[in-house]
Amino acid sequence: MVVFLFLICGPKIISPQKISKPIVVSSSPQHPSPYVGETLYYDDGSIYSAWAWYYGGRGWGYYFSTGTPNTTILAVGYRIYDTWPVPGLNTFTYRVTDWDGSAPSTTLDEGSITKTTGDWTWYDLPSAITDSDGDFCVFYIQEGNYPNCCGLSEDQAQEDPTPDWWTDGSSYGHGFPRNDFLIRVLIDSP
Ligand SMILES: [Ca+2]
Ligand SMILES: [Ca+2]
Repeated sequence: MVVFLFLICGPKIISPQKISKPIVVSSSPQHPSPYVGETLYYDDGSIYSAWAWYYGGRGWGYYFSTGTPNTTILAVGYRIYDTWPVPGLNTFTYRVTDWDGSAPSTTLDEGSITKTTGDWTWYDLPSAITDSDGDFCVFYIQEGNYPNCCGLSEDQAQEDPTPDWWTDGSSYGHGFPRNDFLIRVLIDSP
């Protein structure tokens, strides 16, 4: 069964044809870094399913708040689904944005990165970002149209939709289609 879902005022997205059983990652998928940092995330580490947009340039992301001024954003992490879609694509785009108090705002960094197969894709930002208020967002942006794209993994349940955002590439909307996406960020705060 193919699951279709229409976001209100948004483009279509699609999930894998066969929903897999939860796969609990054996090791803690923290960023393998010598930094004395902290990995922030909302997912539980399980890989239950994945989602993709029909058209590239759209994506999903999270609002993060460290509660600490002058937070340094060091790296972003994503778990790309390994077996869907087919043929898929090896690259996707990360984006870090500022937070205007109620929604994602100015893009602080963005670029295309190559996925890691079978593990988390961790990407050290070319230049660490110092965020003055510790409120920011991290997005996954799909490259390519379905099925020539990555699938972003989701965990097995959604506990709190508050930090969830999607984008059509330029504007942002609140909410996710289903569970928590496996998007993480490594920060260091004073
Ligand atoms: Ca900020
Ligand atoms: Ca969850």
